[in-house]
Amino acid sequence: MTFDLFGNDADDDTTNAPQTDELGPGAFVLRGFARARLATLQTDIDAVIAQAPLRHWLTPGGKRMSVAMTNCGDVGWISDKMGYRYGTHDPLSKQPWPAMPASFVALASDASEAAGYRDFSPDACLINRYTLDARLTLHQDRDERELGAPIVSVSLGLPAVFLWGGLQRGDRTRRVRLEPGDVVVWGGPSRLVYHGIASVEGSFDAQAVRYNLTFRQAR
Ligand code: MD3
Ligand code: FE
Repeated sequence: MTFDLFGNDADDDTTNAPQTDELGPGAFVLRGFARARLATLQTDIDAVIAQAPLRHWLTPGGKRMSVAMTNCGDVGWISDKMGYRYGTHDPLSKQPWPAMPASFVALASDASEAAGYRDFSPDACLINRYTLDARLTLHQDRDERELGAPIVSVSLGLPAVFLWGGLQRGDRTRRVRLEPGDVVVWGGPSRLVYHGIASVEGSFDAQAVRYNLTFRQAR
């Protein structure tokens, strides 16, 4: 469904608002919302990774995740044999997670507001890096204490096919292509929808990867 969040008439060619797709109640894809900011965001991702390197967490079941992850912000998402949780320190360096870059804070604020959410102030940003073989199986994001707050995600690099399911694991899923610069904001009745990444699309550049940032209010 296409949804005109910016109040433009279809025949109004004097404005150029990005296209918004409503995935479900309270869940929106803001197409290209971060396109003009991609270079700055990537520079700031690289700076975070220099402080807190990407790593493959183990699931509680002991399997190595194919997606490489790190964090910035007051708390970061951690997984190991003890379970999933948020923690203030990087278990590798024993240091606090790097601060959220100003470009990240601004994007999370601007995108949540564009999707109609007021006063979103994330304290966690999970950075996911996908190589061509990486997948993220269907899951819910439910480790955050504040389930009333939305989550904002930004896609960079290679395109991917993401899976948008329902509130039950067995509900049918829809496949949605996410391109660099696309921002997804989901909250309200869609906050606990099952979702995942089915595949990442290759390119002529064999070294290319996909990055995804997810901003959460975890504590
Ligand atoms: C959630 N990341 O880190 S974000 C995660 O692209 C995660 O790295 C994926 O799921 C990634 O926990 C997906 C985009 C997304 C899109 C729609 C959703 C997440 C969603 C709809 C409902 C719930
Ligand atoms: Fe998720």
